[in-house]
Amino acid sequence: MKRVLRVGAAQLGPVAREEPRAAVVARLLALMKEAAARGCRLVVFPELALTTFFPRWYFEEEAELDRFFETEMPGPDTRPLFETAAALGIGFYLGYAELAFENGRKRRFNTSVLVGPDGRILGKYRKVHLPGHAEHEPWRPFQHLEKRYFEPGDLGFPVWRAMGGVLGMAICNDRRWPETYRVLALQGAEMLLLGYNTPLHYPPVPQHDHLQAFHNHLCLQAGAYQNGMWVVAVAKAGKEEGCDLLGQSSIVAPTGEIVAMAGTLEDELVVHDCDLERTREIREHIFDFALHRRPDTYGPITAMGEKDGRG
Ligand code: CDV
Repeated sequence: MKRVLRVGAAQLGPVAREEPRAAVVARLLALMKEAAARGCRLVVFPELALTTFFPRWYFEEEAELDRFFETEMPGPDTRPLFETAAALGIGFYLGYAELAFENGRKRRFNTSVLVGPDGRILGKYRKVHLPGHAEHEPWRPFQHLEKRYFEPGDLGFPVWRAMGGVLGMAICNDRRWPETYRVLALQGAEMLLLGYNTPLHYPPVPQHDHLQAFHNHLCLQAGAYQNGMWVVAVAKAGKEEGCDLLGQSSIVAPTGEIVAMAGTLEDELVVHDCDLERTREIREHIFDFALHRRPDTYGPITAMGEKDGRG
């Protein structure tokens, strides 16, 4: 018996630095409506989907930074997404910059929420693997200041039973780490939802620039196959404020095969019927964790190293 979840990967083209939230939300709503019209029960948007990828700039004034962050979700600008989702009966994943006031201090996270088809937030994830650097590095053509602007996520990698399956979330750089997929798979995740912003130019190692698309798919496909899960990976793509961002938003089957992929660098919806039962082809055979894993030999993976946590 099949257990099909029709999913839409809603790629976004570039978002300009001065593009108002309401204009971006209008683009997201158009994609959400298209997804619903095409029968999707879930639509996945990119990382930091409401703004341009602002960690490319060094801001001296905190107020300049604050304008890219959400202090409430939903807030006045994003509420239409939740209302429309409820009216259409479609769930969604949304990445955004979160400004929280916790334990008497301001905290910033690179966050995603999973919203159910009733328009209610089912769960929140805060990006664990933050790439880039913490200090201004003027030699770079553009900055990647995630380590300055965000704290590492403190919610772990939870899973949610929703939309007929077991869903997990991750954000961009998380997809390069095998632990992301494995920790989710060990909790039974059948599908990983993930948004990304990946510049084609990697200033510290530019000789790898031509490998960006390859490395993206290499990680997504390996993660899907080795853990027997669907992966829905969604880009913010195209030339954004002079910086070229990778497209190729993809839906990857538990066999590691790419079954659907965006063909543009613009707003584009890619749809696939994901049969969640197909996770069993992998999990009950070649990667039957209970039968074949040898966690007694994996100690160094979770042991804290001397340099761990230093960034
Ligand atoms: N937004 C990201 O996490 N981007 C990183 C880049 C900087 C390597 C990525 O892993 O795609």
